[in-house]
This record gives sequence, structure tokens and C-alpha cells, in this order.
Amino acid sequence: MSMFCYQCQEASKNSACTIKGICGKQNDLAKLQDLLIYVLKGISFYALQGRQRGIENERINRFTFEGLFMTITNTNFNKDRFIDQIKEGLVLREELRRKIAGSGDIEGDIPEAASWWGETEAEFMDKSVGVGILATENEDIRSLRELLIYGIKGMAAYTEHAYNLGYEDNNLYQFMHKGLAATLDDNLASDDLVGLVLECGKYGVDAMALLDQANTSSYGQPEISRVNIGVRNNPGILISGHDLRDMEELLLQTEGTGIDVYTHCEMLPANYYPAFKKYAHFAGNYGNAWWQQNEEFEKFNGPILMTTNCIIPPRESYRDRVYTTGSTGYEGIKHIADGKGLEPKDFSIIIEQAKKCLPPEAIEQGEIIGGFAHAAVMSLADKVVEAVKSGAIKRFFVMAGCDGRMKSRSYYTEFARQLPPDTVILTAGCAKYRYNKLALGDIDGIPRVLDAGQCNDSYSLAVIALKLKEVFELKDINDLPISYNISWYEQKAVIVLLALLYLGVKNIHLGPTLPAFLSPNVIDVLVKNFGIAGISSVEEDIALFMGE
Ligand code: FSO
Ligand code: SF4
Repeated sequence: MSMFCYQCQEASKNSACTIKGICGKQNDLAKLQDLLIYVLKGISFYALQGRQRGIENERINRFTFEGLFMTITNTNFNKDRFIDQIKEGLVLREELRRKIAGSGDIEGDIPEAASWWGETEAEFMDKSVGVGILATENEDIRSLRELLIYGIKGMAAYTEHAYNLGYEDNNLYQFMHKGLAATLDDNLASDDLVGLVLECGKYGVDAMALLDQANTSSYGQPEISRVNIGVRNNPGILISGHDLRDMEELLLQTEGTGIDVYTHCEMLPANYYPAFKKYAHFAGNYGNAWWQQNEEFEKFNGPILMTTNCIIPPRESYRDRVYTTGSTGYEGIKHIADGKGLEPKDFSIIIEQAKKCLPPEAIEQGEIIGGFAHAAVMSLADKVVEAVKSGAIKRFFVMAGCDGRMKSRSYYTEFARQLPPDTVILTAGCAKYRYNKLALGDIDGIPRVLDAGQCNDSYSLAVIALKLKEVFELKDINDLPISYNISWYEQKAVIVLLALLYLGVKNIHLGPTLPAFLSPNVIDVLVKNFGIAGISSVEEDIALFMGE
């Protein structure tokens, strides 16, 4: 049986990738990812029982979020890494099982995922057949299990970034284990799983809040900033992904070397943090959203560090300049290991290579503005409230989420362009690249595109909405003049969506297509309870949102 993956928006024919991923994921890698998730479910079965008996295992917790993160779209394409991870997972699971058995009988029937054992790649490949998505026959149960798993994957990514900065919340680990173990339980009906999916949204809010706390306590509150999108004359290192600790360590290690540092894609918001802005060799942002990296990495000329997704299969022309770190990986690409204990990572190999490279080729020039996270927007609160009261701002549009390759995503550029001039876009995530360089002007000094930051900073947009609800003394967040037109791509967008649902936001429009993993009945539940909808034409949607 060949692979079956439908976890992202680019799933083949909006159904599933079954021969090879549109993302470049090969059949064997997809199956190893399925097996790793299966092993994590088995670990979760014991972790839950362990916790009830006071056995909290730091290594298991870390292994769980790392493993989940590795399986997110465009994160890790290195087969050997998955094989090692599965081996380590089985050993950890057995250690935990023995510990729990030592504290009394194990409760309930032990699922196969918690007892299966294998050692070789051939055994892993054999086992991977029959443990993937299609192992659940009922379409609705399968859909809800996967929705839950994807939400947990997104949560795991944010949890890992917070952990890297020393911030943890045991409740998040507990829910990851509870949710994963629940997907093994055939006694759970659709309603139970819907309940877990909504609970996942609650933990999604908590994970994003924790990461917000980690980022802002470590690097200060993002400030409204102008970011250079042109180039300088020195050789440069391009840093992509979401991990701010990697950003800090790279800036520290490149200081005084004559190398400039540029951000790419989701690292753009690093330019808004006071702790990073102070570095003279931090030169700005280079390029656009992840899917254009083939052309842009070629032109950058210097080394590129991928701290998280989205990585796409690199071309030969720049392959030797790409480095992965953290959860990312790619066969044949150099990987920068974690530092020992609290030690920083060692980026010297990248810096040495950069010294021998040409400066980046200019692909754009000028500046963009961003840094409208919750604290910065709150400092403008009076102005914003005044503009709403006077009618200068009629409506806000939350257009957070992700960008992607599909041609149909030009919808978002057109949507932004055609929105009435008395509207403001609130954005976060790489979705912004579809409209953050348009000349959309401002309203009484408030730019019409307010970028809060990375996809996890969608949390900021929720905080802003809740604050406005308070200021306008409204009972319901849905009474605010805010519409939600979200573009999604991978599993972090799933946790952002579940978090918004948990906060009570209704009538979210999701595009460019609805997730392939949602069965018709599950879509029905989301439509009935939350008013979730897809998108149609720009003109029709704008008229609908503006109540015309
Ligand atoms: Fe984009 Fe990729 Fe941040 Fe995602 S770079 S698509 S939702 O990884 O995480 O927004
Ligand atoms: Fe296909 Fe997306 Fe899965 Fe890649 S992650 S195999 S593109 S569904």
C-alpha cells in the first residue's frame, strides 16, 4: 500500500497525496512519519497513566513535541532522522512502561501501538502499512482523529519554541498525550472527538500565550518598525523559520564578522523585537513567502539557515548553502546540532562559508512596516477606537494564516487590493506576503495592513479583538466590526483556527480550499456550530463581509 497524506492545503487534487507529496515528501518518508505518530500514540497511552501516578517524564514530554513537529508539512525530509526517532521512541516507551508497571497494574487494554516493537528499517516499513490515516475506516471518526492530531502538531511546534526559551506548561504536554491516546480508543464516538477537538483549541490559546510570553520576556515587546527589504554590500546569512532563540544566537555569533544577517519568510517579525533591532549587522528581510525560496535562495548567494518549516526540496545550485537545525532536516543537507545543555548552537560553519560568498543580489528595495503585536496596537488604542467611532475605520479583516504555491491564492492579493479604503487588515503568518507590499495607504496614520508577526502571533490578534470587545463594552466578540478571512496551509494554521473557535469567533472564512481531511459530516458540524465557510469570488466575498 502506498502513502496517504492529506494534512495540508496542497493535498493532491484536494483529496490526498498517494504517490508522492506535492511538498516533495516521498512514499517511504510518509510511511515513517505515520509510524512515528503511531509510536507517539503508544507513548501517550503510558504517559497518561504515568501522570495519574505522579510519574512526569521530562524526556518523554520533549520527545513528544519534537516528534510531532518533525512530521509537520515541510519540516523534515530526512529518512534517517525518522528511523532514529522511531527507535528512540520505542526505547523511551519501554522504559516508561516498566516504570509504570513497577507502580501497579497497567489499567485498561493495552493498545497495539503501546506494545508493538521493531528494530530494523525493514520492520518499520512493514509495520507502517496499516497504521496510517486509512487505518481508521469510518470517514467521520478518521476526519476528527486527524483534525485533533493536526491541531496537536501545531501546538507542539509552538510548545517547542517556548521550551527553547525556557518556558514550559505541563498542561500542554498532558493534553498532547491525552489527545493522541484518544485517537487509539475505538470507544470514543464522534461527539467525544468533537469535544476533544474544541478542548485542543483551548490548549492552542495557552500554547500561543506561552510562546508570546517567552518571546516578549526574552526579547521585549515588538515595536512598530520599518524593515529594509533591499540589500547591503556585505556577504549575508539568511535565516528562515520561526525560532527566535536561533535568531538571537546567530546574531550574537555573527557580530563583528563582517557578515550581515537577513530574515526570510516567517522570521521577518524578528525585525520588530528591540533585542534584535540593536544589532548593526541585522540588515532586514530578504524575499517573500516560503514557496518562492527556490528562486530567492539562488539569488541570495550566501548560506541559509532553516530553523523550522517551510523547507522545499533545494535546487542543486544552492543546496550546499542550506543548513537545517532543530526539528528541520533534509537528506544530504548539513544539520546544526543542538547545543549541549544550555550551551548555544555552533553556527561557525555557516559563518565561515558566508565569508567566502558574494553579497546577496537585490530582488527588491524599499521598506515595509510591521510590529503591530498586541502591546504596540494597545499603545495606539485611543487612535484606533476614535477611528472606529468616527467611522474612519468601518471594518477590520483578520487575514492571518499562510501563503502557498497555488495560483488561486492570488485571491488574497486581490481581496486586499479591492477592500474599501475605510477597512484595515490585521495579519500574522506568512499569509501577509500576498499583500504586505501593496501601497494600501493608511487611515489617519494607521497603516491599512497591520502585521502582528508570525503565525503564532495570531494570538496577538485575538488579544486585540478581546480588548476591543472590552472597550466597546460588547457581550460577544462577534459583535465587533471584524471579519475573518483566513488562509491556511499546514498544521499550525489548524491550531490557530481551533484557538479562534475556542475563543468564540464565528463565521470564519477559510481558503483557498477547505481542508481535505474534513469529511462532509464534520464540515457540517463546523458550519452549523461555528458558521465556518469557504471563499468564493473577491467581489462576492467583500460584498458579503461588508453586509451589502
Ligand atoms: Fe508559513 Fe510554513 Fe508560520 Fe506555517 S512558513 S506556512 S502556518 O510553516 O508556520 O506561516
Ligand atoms: Fe501532500 Fe501536504 Fe501531505 Fe505533503 S504534507 S504529502 S503536500 S498532503
